[in-house]
Formats: sequence, C-alpha cells, structure tokens
Amino acid sequence: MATEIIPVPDLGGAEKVDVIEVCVEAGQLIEAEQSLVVLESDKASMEIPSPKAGKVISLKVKEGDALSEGDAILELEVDAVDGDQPAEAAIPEAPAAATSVPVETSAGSAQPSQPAPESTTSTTAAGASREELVKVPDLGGSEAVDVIEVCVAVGDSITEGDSLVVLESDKASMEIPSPAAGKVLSIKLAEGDKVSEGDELLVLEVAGSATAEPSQSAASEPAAPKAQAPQPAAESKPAAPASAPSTAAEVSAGSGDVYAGPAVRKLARQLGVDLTKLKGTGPRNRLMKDDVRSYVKKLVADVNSGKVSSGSGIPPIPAVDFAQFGEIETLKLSKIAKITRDNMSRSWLNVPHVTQFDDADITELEEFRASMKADAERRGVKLTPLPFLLKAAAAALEAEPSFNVSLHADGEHLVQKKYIHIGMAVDTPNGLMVPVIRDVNKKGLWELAAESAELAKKARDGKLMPRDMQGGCFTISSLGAIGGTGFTPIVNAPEVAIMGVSKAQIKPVWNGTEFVPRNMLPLTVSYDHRAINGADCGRFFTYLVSALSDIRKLLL
Ligand code: CAO
Repeated sequence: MATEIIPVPDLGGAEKVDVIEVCVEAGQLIEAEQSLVVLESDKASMEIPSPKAGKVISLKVKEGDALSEGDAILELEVDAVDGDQPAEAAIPEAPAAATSVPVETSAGSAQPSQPAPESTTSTTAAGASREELVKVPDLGGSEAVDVIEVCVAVGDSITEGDSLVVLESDKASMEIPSPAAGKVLSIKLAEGDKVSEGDELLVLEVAGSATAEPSQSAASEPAAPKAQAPQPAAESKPAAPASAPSTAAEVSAGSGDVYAGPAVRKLARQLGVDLTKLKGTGPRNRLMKDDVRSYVKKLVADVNSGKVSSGSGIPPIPAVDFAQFGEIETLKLSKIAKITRDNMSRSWLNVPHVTQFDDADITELEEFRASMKADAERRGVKLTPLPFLLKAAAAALEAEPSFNVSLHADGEHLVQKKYIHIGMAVDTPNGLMVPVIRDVNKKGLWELAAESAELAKKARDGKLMPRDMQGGCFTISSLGAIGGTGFTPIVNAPEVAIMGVSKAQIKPVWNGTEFVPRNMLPLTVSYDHRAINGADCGRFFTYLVSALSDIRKLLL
C-alpha cells in the first residue's frame, strides 16, 4: 500500500475555481473515475474524477475553497502496483477542453476559456462593422444536441463571452459563448432544435476596424475551441475521467436534485437563492435564470407589501374573500396601525419571548391612593395606580440593571443604560401609541401623575412628537382600567422587557392563619431571553411586586 496526493488536473487554464461540492469523505473506498469534487467557474462546472481506486486517507479541500491546477484534493491509499508510480502520475490528463484553447476571432481577439463557436465573416463594411455568421463549435463528438435555451434575442448588444445558447446532451449541458462583442442580427436556431458542429447559430454585427473581405461567405476557420467530451488518457497515465474538466456542465447541482446549468447556479449563489425552492420553467423543468429573477422579484414584492416577513421563511396567511360568507366592509389601516403592525411583527419574530406572572398585593397602596384623593384634586391631577407602577418599575430597573439594556446591533454586545426612561402604552382612537416618560427614577408621584396624564392626552389628541416616543428602556402596558386577569405583552424592541398590568381585584389571600381579603394586582413581565435570564426576571419581578406591596420601599 502507498499513499498519493491527488492534485487538481489541468483546468484548461482556469484558475481559482470554486469547490461547490466534495463528493467523498475520509475513510471512504472509491473506484477509479469516481467523482472527487465538483468545481465551478463562471460558465461551467466540472467533476474531477479519481485517477485510480483506493481509500481516502484525508481531504485537502472543502466546499467554498478556490482551486487551481496542481492544488491537492486529497490523500489516497492505493494498491502497491499503482503506488509504484510517482504521485504526479496520478494527475489525470485533462482533455483539450474548450476552456484551454483560445479563439482567434476574425477581429483578432482571443477567447480563452469557453467553447466559442466558429464564426464566418460573411459581409463586411470597410472600416465600420461587419457581419459574422456564428456556428456551433466542436461538441466533442456529440451530434444532434438539444438547444434548451437561447440566451439572446435579435437586437441584443452582447459582449464577447456572453452565453448565446445552452445545449444539452444526455449527461451534460454546455453554454456556448459568443466569440466576439456585437449586435445580434438574426438567430438561426430555436429552443427545441437539435444541433451539431458547424450548424448555424446566429449572425452578429461586429463593430471594429475590419478590412474589407469578399462578400461571399468564407469560413475563417479559427482555432475553434472544443466543447470536449471525454477523451482517452495519454499512454502511461490513468484513463481520463469520464467527466474530466470540460465545458460540459453537469446539469444537476451539488445536491443532485436541482436541474440547472452553471450560470443559473452562479446567479442563484450571488443572490442567495436556494435553488431547491424553485420550480424550473425550462424544458424538462430545467431552472432558468428568469426563474431565479422571478423568485427574487416576488420575494421582494411580498416583503415590501408585508405579505411575508423578511427572512422569516414563514408562509404568508392566504388571502380569503370574506364577502363570500356575508356582508363586509374593508377599512383602511391608519398610519399608526401600520407602524404598530410592522413593529409588533418585527418584535414577535425577532425576540424569543418568555412571560412571567405574579400578583402584587396593592391593598395598602390603594388605601394610600384613596387617602390622597383630595390632595390630588387640589393639585389638579388624578392619582391612578399608573404613577405607582412607573415608580416601582424604575426602582426595579435600578435594583436589577440587567433589565435596563438593549442588544447591540453588532450581536456581540449589550448596551447598559444609565438612565431610566419608561414608555407607557396609550390606547388612542388612531391606535396604540407609546410615549416615554424620561428619568422616571428622579421624579415624584405627583410629577409622574401629571406627566403621564399629559402624555396620554397628547397621544389621544394626536399631538405627540417623534421625540416623545423615543428612548424608552422599559414599557408598561396597563389594561387595568379595562379588565382582564392577565396577558402576555410583546416586548417593545429594542427594549428587552415589558410589563402587562391587568385589573386589580379583591381576592382571598392566606396569611398563615386565615384567608383575608386583599386587593391583588395581576402583573406579567415579558422579556427577551437573548438578553435576560429567568433568574434575572425572578429577581426583578420580586423586587417590583414587593415595592408595590409596600410602597415605603419606593422611598429607599
Ligand atoms: N386595576 C383596577 N383599576 C384600575 C387599574 C387596575 N390595574 N388601573 C387603573 N384603574 C382604574 C383607575 O384607578 C381609574 O379609576 P378611578 O377613576 O376610580 O381612580 C380608572 O381605572 C381609569 O384609569 P385611567 O385609564 O384613566 O388611567 P390610568 O392611569 O390607569 O391609565 C393609560 C392611563 C394611558 C395607561 C390608559 O388610559 C390606557 O390607555 N390604557 C390602555 C393601554 C393599552 O392599550 N395597552 C395595551 C397595549 S397592547 O395592545
């Protein structure tokens, strides 16, 4: 037994070709000519077969690498007989692939890498443009190959190397590039045709300094590149691979279940499109570039119209014609409702929510609040439970700064806030608004009562300025005046937590010896579990509930 390094063979001059699939793994027994890797350049993909049988000792490449001739693919343990040969002998003889033969066009330019068609100068205009009849090049011996895509249209201005047609034989497809830049004057074939070497492809008007030629057609016989089929190997070297580097592009993608040529797969890679999600509209459901473009176009349109959330991968809710079930009226969403729709969807889809529940005993708080009623009236403010909730939340944020953070946009940091601004959800005729009260920890109950009432009024009157709604660290959503025993509010990202307040009720509470009637306020806290852990929430929530249960703590 001996080991050999299997290198990348001659790639017809191509350099730094992407590895799009590694077909074997370490420890695997492989046959001679078994595909080792699939490489893909701009216009062609190629499978590199093993020059001999053996056992894969180790891989030297991975998907995404860029390889050139001579780079090591893998280490192979081979029989002693084979192993007598030096490692270099393992290099499969690359066929004279199209990619290796430059094309002398009649304009004198070189086409270095593709199976450029033959061109025949048929008419010329001295000193100006000339017409060239472009013909199907050598197809490596294949005859009557299907035209599965015509990539240009009459009138198109194309550049040298642009794909003209895609041909497909039983096992491979190949794109035929243009030998020169110019304008397409006429096309001589159509999808579904069968073509062989020398068949007319199209007529190109080539701009340039051509000298006058006789008007009758005369094949310019350029050194036509070869869309080479498998070639026998040179003597003393292993048999050339059945699918050795050539312009013949394997029609399936790495996974084997996508039917697409290399140009389509390259476009899909550039746009980040998963081809397995697409349906091909080409012959035999082959994926075309237009399929990729239409897919992206539709996706962008759906995201823009809110039909689907960007990146969520969640299928949209199907449209229903409700009129078929009875009378309906379609109402336009207000601007605020649309903003709420987008913000809530974004938060719900981005934030991993956890919601914790607890009840605060606000019996004493409510007694105190009732005792302050006359005082409040004198001051011209209404003292609802909200200022107490704001004060208790601010105290809890101070005690548990882990709640007063936002995730940094770079995904690597937390932003710790040193200020305490709290938003309060306000139900308005136009929809939900969340004005923010600044420096809540520095304000007293009267000030908070006045400010929250003023902001709620501004919200209902549609008078809030953008700045009034910015900079919140935490939000309180109080439905207490309306009712309910509990709800799970959605975090108002980029904040990381929100408190939901439901309706206080007198409930029997066991005091150790007997049930006593207590005024219990149901509270929930939803938090972003990326930023906050359950234990942090337990501490925060316990502090908050105990501060509401004994408001003397708010003085500390
Ligand atoms: N339990 C029992 N009663 C409560 C209570 C609670 N949790 N919270 C408030 N109340 C009482 C108040 O004490 C007041 O009664 P009194 O007049 O007898 O004192 C009454 O309900 C009305 O209060 P209010 O609504 O005028 O004032 P507030 O400070 O409690 O609330 C505000 C202000 C702006 C939060 C509220 O008006 C509001 O808009 N809430 C809706 C918030 C919302 O929509 N959240 C959902 C967001 S997600 O869709």
